[in-house]
Amino acid sequence: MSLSKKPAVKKAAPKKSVAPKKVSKPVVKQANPALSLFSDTDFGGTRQRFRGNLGVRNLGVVGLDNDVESLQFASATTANATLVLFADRNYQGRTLIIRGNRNISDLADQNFENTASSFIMANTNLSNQDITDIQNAREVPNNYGEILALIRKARAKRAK
Ligand SMILES: [Ca+2]
Repeated sequence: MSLSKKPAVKKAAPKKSVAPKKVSKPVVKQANPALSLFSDTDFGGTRQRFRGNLGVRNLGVVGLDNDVESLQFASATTANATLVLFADRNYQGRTLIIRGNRNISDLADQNFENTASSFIMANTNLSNQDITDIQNAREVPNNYGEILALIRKARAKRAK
């Protein structure tokens, strides 16, 4: 699968002071970061793929509750993407925080095999405090947009 979707550029177009044509951009699904979760070590067993800024508060909905043993996490656009696995549903419990592109062939090495029950991933850096704020939120956000709003609010409060 090619990540490059840029069309071939036509060269040698003469420079003119003509207003550029308005090009309507197609709606593109957010591609980064990309996460694959696997039920077995060494990227084996059942595989579930996820893309974009995302919160999944119950891995049971994809059949992987307490059943993730390896993972691949990558962003093509930043080295600061963040993945947080939570031991419990609704972004609660022990965490495993992963920043930047990473393949983990055996989550036992991180003491997190068959443990994850929810996760959040973002194509940006989430600080430890951001993650704590998510966990401390009284109402669990339903989706990433709400999670992001929560983080922004908490950051603004801290900045005061
Ligand atoms: Ca769990």
